[in-house]
Amino acid sequence: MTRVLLTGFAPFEGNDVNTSQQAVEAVATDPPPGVEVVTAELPCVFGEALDALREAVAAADPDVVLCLGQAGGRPDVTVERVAINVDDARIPDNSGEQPIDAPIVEDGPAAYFTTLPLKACVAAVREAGLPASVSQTAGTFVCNHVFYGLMHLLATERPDTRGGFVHVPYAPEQVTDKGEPSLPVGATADALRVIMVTAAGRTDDIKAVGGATH
Ligand code: PCA
Repeated sequence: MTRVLLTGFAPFEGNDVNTSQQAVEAVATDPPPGVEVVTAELPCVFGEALDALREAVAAADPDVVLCLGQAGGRPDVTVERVAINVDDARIPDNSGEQPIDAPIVEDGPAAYFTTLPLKACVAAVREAGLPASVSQTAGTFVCNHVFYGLMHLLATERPDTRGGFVHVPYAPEQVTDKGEPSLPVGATADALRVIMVTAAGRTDDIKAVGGATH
């Protein structure tokens, strides 16, 4: 059994729900084979989100940490490649803080790559008939903050634990009048199950096209 800590986020930016947390709950109710799922919901607040993540990691002692966030406007499940060492908020977080161009870890490395098999995860979701792609940026808001903080924690304190971040789309009921892309939470949860099984089952990645020109 591989123990996976799966985290989602509280709603933010005026939304009533956050599909990342809805998907976490769906996966926890019906976990994939070979995976023990432990969950946590993170506040959408700089600093506090990382404190909550650190506590959850310490309590769960996981083999793999997979953090999720909602990325409204993205049409598919995106597996993030890289976390960067900057907070640069377009909007205030849920406590009203809006850091601009601030390092997450003073004197930390500029970036960390995911230690999950990025392209194998994307390929597996696609083979399951669901939409997924590689993302080259997790943004500069609380999700990137958590992703960078996670990878820094693992690099400095838990070298045997692997980690990564996945952004998930809006659910259809969030965009009925927005003209934005969406994916039902059940489909998002299915994609996450596939990603968890893939990440649990292999450490090496595949060579596959998945880059971006812009
Ligand atoms: N998405 C935001 C923060 C919380 C969430 O679910 C982001 O992409 O940074």
